[in-house]
Amino acid sequence: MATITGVGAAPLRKEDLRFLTGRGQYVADMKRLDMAIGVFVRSPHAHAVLKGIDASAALQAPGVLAVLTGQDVAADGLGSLPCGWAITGKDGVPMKEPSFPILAQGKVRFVGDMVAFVIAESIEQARAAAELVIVDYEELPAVVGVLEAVSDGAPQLYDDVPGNLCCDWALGDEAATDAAFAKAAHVARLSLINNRLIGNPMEPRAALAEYNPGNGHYTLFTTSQFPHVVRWLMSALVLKIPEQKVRVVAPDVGGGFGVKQFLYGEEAVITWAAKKVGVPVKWVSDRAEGFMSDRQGRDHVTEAELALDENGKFLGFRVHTLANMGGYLSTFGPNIPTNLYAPLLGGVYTTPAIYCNVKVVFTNTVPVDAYRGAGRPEATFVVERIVDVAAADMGIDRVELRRRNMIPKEAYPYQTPVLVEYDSGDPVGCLDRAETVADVAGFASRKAASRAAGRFRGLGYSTYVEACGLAPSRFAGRLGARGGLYESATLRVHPTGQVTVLIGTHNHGQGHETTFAQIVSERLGIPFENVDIVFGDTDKVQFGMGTYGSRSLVVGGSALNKASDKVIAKGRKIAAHLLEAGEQDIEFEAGVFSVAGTDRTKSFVEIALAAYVPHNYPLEVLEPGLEEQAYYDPINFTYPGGAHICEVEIDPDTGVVRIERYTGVDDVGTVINPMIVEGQLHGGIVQGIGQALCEAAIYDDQSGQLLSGSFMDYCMPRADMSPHMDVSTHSTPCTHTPLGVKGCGEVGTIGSPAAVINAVVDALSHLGVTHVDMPATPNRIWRVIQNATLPR
Ligand code: MCN
Repeated sequence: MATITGVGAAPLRKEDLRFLTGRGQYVADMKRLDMAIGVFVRSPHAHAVLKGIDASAALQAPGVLAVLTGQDVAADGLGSLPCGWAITGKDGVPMKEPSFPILAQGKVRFVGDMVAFVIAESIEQARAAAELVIVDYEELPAVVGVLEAVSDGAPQLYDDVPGNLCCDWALGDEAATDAAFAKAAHVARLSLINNRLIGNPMEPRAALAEYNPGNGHYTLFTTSQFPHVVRWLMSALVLKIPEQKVRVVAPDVGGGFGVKQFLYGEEAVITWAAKKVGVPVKWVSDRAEGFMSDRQGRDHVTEAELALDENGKFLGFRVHTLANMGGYLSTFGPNIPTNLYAPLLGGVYTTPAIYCNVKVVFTNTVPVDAYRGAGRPEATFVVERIVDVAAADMGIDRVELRRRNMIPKEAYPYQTPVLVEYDSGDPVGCLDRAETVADVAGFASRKAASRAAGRFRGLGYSTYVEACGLAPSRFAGRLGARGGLYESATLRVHPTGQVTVLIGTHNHGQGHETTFAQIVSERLGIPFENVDIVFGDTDKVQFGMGTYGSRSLVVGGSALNKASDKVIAKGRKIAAHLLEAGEQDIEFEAGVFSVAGTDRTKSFVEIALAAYVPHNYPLEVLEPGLEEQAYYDPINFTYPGGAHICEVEIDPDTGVVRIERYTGVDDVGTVINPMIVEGQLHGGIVQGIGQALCEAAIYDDQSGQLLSGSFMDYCMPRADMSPHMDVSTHSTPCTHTPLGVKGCGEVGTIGSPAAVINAVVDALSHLGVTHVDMPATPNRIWRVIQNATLPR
C-alpha cells in the first residue's frame, strides 16, 4: 500500500530543495540575449502640474531605444489601471473613481508617480538617460494626512472629487446603535491611528516582457500573486489586446504579503514597450523605488465608542474612520478599509448594534491597498483596544469583561449585526488555553520582579476573529467586486498514476507545493512524492484568482478537493467496468477501489493505467484519460480566530519595549500541515509586532516626501524583537469547507498588534497611561513616561 502523507502530517516543504540549492527562478535573474533595460522616471514632487516633458537629450544618449511618456500612452489609446471594486457610499452615491494612468497625464499625485519610461541597451545607459529627461513641473501644495485632506481649504487632488472624498461609506444600523448608546450606563471612548506600513517583501518587484511579431503574442514575467488577473485586466482594459495573445508568468516570487496582488502600471508599460522597441524589456525595482512605488497598507484615523450596561455587557459600538487611499485607487484599494474592515468590528463578542462610517480619502501619498491582514488587523485593533479602555474605565478585569461578552461556542453559527455570519468558533476555549500556556497565574510575581529591578511589566490580550478565504462571489458582488473570487484546479492523473495539479493560486512562501500535495495524497491514496503542483503560468493553468486574503487552501484547496472527487468518481466507473460490478458497489479507500464485501480490488495506479488503455471500454459511457477540473466558489468566508497574549517589559530610562513572552492559540479549522501553519503564525506575528513597535511610513506634511524611505528610517522588526513564540491551534472545523479548513496566512498579523499595545499600556497603566499609538518606539514610550500624570 502506498505511503500517504496526508492531512495533519508535517513533511518538510517540497519547494525548499529548490530554494536551498539556489535553483529558484526569479524574474530579476532572467535574461534574454537581446534584452533591453527600462528605468522609470518618477515624480520628485507630491503634487504638481505636468507642464511638459523634453526627452530629446535622453533620446540622443548612448544605447537609448525609446523614451515613453503619458503622451505616447494617450496616442496609442491605452486605458488606465482599473479598480477591482466599486463601493457605494451611505447615501447610495457611488465612489469617485478618477483615472489612474499608467504614465502620468496632466498631473502627478505622489512622489514616485511614474512620468516616463526610458529603455536602453544597459541599465547604466538607461539610468544615465533618465537623468536627461527634463520634466517641467508646476508644483502645487500637497496634503498627506487624512484629517488635513478633508479639512476646508485643503489642496484638492482632483477637480471632480470635492474635499478629496472618494466615498462616504457606512455599514450597520445607525438608529439601533444610537438607541443602544441612549440606554448605556457607560460609554468608553478612544481615538487612535493605525499606522501606515510598507510591505517590503524580500524580493523587490520586477518584470520582463517580450513580444513575438510572428504571432502577435506577448509574454510577461512578473512578480505577481495573481498572474491570471494581471493578464485579464491588463489585456482587456489597459493594453486592449486579445487576452489569448498574452501569457503572464509569475515564477518563484520572494514574498508578497499583499504588495504583489495588484495590477501595477509598470507591468502594463513594460508589456507595451516590448512591442514598441522590438526586443524584450526588463525592469527591476530597487529597494528605494519599492519604498515609493509598492502599494502601502493601513493608515486609518479612528474615533470609537463602546456603550456598556452597568454589568459591562456591550450594548453598541460606533466607529468613525478616515482611511487613506493615497493618490489613486489601486486594484483592491477601496475594498480594504470598508468591506474587509467594518464587518469584523463585531469581533468575538455579542455586541447587538454596530455602526461604522468610513470616509475614504485621497492624499498625495503612494496608493494604499492590501497588506497582510488588510482591514482585519485594523478592525481587531479598534475592538481589542477599546475593550481594554472600557475595562479600565469601569474597574472590571479586562479578561472578565471579554468573557462576559464572548460568543459562546454553542451559539455558533452566529449572525453578527455587520453582515457576516460566523459558522464556527470557540473564543472562550482559545482564551482558556492561551491563559494556561502563557502562565498568566505567574504574571504577578514576574511583574513584581521587574518592578524590583526598576522596570515595568505588562500583559496584553487580543481575542480576535477574521474573515478570510476570499471570497464567496455572490457576497463579493453585493459588496462591489467587479470579478468573482472562486478558484480552479485541474487534477491530471498520468498513466503511471502520478499526478500533476494545475491550480490558480500562487505559492510565494506559503508552502502550497507541500500542503496541496498532502491533500491529493490523502484523497487519492497515493504517495505525496507522486504529486507535483503547477501554478503561476497562464499558459499552463486554466484560470485562477491568485493568492491573497488567506484564500489558497480554503478556496483553491476546496477546488482541488472537488477535482479529486471527480477523479475518484471516474475511477469508480472504470473500476466497475474492470471488476464487472455495479458502480454503486465500488468503494474507494486509501488508494484502492474494491467491490464492497469482496476481495476484488484495483489499485489507483491500475485504474490510472486502464484509463489511458481503454481496450474494451464502452466508449459511449467512458472517455479515455483521467483528468478533471473543478471550480469552487465558497458559500461563506471562513472565520479563523484565537487568543493572543503578549508579555512585555519596559525600561523606563530608555523607553525600550522588550517582548518577554508571546502566546497564540489560534483556530484555523482542520490543519493540513502543522509545521507550515506554525511558520505562518510566526511570520504573521512578527509582522504584527513590527507594526506595533517599530514600523511607520512617515511623510513630510508640507512637501509630501516619504521621510522613512529606506531601511535606515523604516524599521523592520529584527530577530531581537522576535521572542520565543508559543503558538498552537485550538480547532473548530469550518462547517462549509469540504476539508473543514479555515485560512491561517494572516491570523498572526491580525491578532498581534492589539496584544502588544495592550501589554504596553498595561505596563504603563500605573502612570495613568490609557493609550499609546503605534508604533510604540522607544522615543514615543520614553516621552509617554516623561509626560505621565502619576508618579513612577
Ligand atoms: N494551511 C494549513 N492548514 C490550515 C490553513 C492553512 O496547512 N488550516 C496551510 C496552507 O495549505 C498553505 C499555508 O498554510 O500552505 C497558508 O494557507 P492560507 O491560509 O490558505 O493562505 P494563502 O496560502 O492564501 O496565503 C496568503 C496569505 C496572505 S493573505 C499573506 S499576505 C501572506 C501569507 O499568506 N503572505 C506571505 N503568508 C505568507 N508567507 C510567506 N512566506 N510569504 C508571503 O508573502
